[in-house]
Amino acid sequence: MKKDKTSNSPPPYGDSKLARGGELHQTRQGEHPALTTNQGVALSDNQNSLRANPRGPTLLEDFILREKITHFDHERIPERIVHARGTGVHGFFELTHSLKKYTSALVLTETGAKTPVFTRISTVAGGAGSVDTPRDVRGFAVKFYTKDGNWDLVGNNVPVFFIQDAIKFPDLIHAVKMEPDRGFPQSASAHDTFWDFISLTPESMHMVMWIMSDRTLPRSLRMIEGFGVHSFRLINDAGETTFVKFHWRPRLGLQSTVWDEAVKIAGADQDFHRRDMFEAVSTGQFPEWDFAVQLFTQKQADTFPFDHLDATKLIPEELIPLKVIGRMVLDRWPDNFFAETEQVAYCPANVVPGIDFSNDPLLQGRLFSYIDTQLSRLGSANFHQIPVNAPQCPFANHQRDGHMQMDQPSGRVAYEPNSLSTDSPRETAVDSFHHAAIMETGEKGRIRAESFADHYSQARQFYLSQSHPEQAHMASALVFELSKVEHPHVREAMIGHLRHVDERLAHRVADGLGLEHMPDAPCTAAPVQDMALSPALRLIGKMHDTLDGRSIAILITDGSDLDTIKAIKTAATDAGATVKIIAPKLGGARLADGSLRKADGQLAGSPSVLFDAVAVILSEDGAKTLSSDSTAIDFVRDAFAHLKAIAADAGGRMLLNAANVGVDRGIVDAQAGDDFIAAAKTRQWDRERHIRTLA
Ligand code: HDD
Repeated sequence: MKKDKTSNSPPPYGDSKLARGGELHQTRQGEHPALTTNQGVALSDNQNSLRANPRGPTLLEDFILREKITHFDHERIPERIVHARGTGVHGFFELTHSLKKYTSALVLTETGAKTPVFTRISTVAGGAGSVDTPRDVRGFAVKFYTKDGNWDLVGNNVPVFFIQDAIKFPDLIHAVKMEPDRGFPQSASAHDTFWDFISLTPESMHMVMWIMSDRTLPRSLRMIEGFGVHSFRLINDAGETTFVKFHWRPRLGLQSTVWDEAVKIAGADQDFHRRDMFEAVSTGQFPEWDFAVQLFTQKQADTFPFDHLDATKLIPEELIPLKVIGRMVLDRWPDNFFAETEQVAYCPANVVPGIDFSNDPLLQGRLFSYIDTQLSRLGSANFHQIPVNAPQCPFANHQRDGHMQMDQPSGRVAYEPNSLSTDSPRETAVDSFHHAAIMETGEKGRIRAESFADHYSQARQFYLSQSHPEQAHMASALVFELSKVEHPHVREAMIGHLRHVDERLAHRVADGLGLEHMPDAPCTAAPVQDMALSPALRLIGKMHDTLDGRSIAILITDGSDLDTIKAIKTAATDAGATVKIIAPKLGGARLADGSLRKADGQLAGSPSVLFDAVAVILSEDGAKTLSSDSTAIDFVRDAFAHLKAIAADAGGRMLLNAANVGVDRGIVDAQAGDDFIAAAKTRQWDRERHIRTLA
């Protein structure tokens, strides 16, 4: 190697005052390789471009400057048209129960085997630099690097979709994205074009109910479910097929924020979810999901009161129970965000032998769209060679050339069949992909099946299955969203649809908007059915009785009591929570016993929206000072308004009084550690009706 250690010695900068690089090189520890151009030429000066004289023009000859700037100018690639903002993590999938009876796919039959995965969780509507916490669906895409090839399960945290046919996808996305004449809103559905499209698309009503629920305001990406949405087919060794729906269930349980909290988090930490995931993975708190399937036959499907090929429908767990077959653990943060999270290319068409598609028309359209989009996004048909996209099993074929070809195949033969080569890849009957042999009959045409005509029954089932607080949140969300719609006829059309979902909901929203007359409900193409309620659809019921993965703040000042701080910290840590000490100054606080307690966060930069529960341990003097500090007042007032548990000692209570925070079961004496932990494990749902006018 030409660039040995000596090439790292400080360059001859002469007496230039700007030549600081040399000093840096001298002070840093360790062995640094030489800084070179992309052609491997070592650089002596990375601080100054080549000038005709010290104050003269820069010379075109400066190939070092030109190479560096040119590369920089081309650093960005087109962001994803949807799901542009995402967080990706490496991990593994471990199968615990074999589906050998149903499929030949190794990933679903080799129990105990660990299959590497790369999982990317995303928002849908916002751009790559948008905030993490808008009301939005979360994408949940998993790439399994199986021994049979890559299998991508590209789902969402909602089990249904807006539309039944992929041909409507561009319309849907154009409607939800920022309005083209004004360039806003960014990552929000609360605007005219979205609700205009929805009000004219009754099939979207079920998904709309999910979006208006707290599922779209997750507390953490580690606390959401994932769904493959469509029915897929499993094929076993005998060629028999079974339908399957895929589910991810977070081990930490489900948890969401309340709307006001989500809005404030967006201001306090726009990277809230990404940071949360980063911190969890880097501190060894690896998020984990159970992987479950719903298996059913054509015969069973024929008895469902809906068509399972319609992606606006789910199969209630009460009808087809979930069978947990494995787990996914995310345990390695990518080395490089761009190389991995940005360049990862998922595609629902990536399936492996033993897994096949159903006739769901939304899925069928998706099979085309994803590869197509990668061609413009990643710029070459060779995007499968990018390390994060490449299979981790052997792969070989006769595809050749193209932009950015990284392979260097040898030999004469790039076709098949051939008689000239003894080792070129060939078809194989063993362990290879076979489509399900399905008989298709019927007339060709642009026809929507009649079995797809019922747009309201499952929307109604979802709404009626929710608990009271969840129903109230949905009604408030609808009022908020529709209040941002300028066109009255769009608002009215939506109320008309809601009448089919639930009359009381429709009246609640109409009242919240101040409508004087109830709009008519539109005609339905199929009767609205009263389906059995499904408690499994509730989010509140899926919260777990744990503080694992949760975060608790202890607000302290000078003079706070060390023993109380310690006791709360120990109780919270023992219950699984991460504890952060917050103080008016980052340097910390001098406690009553004279010791200095360093702070993890400064009060103004660490509002209570960033935590799941708070403890306020203050000296009398500290409480007096904070009582006239709006940041401290907001700290406790927001914790109260966001239904969080608050532990307070005498000083803490002074601050609560100054903030006009009421008293209820969620406000706990700081000495009663167990009560605080119990209250912190849930949200104080009863409190809500006393503090907020819900639609
Ligand atoms: Fe899609 C990205 C999920 C319908 C076209 N989609 C994308 C991602 C997720 C989903 C999670 C981000 C993947 C990543 O992290 O890179 N999409 C879904 C689900 C759908 C769905 C669950 C319905 C059940 N999508 C859908 C339709 C079409 C697309 C009907 C087009 C006909 N989706 C795309 C896309 C994207 C995409 C334009 C943008 C970036 C990408 O593919 O790689 O092709």
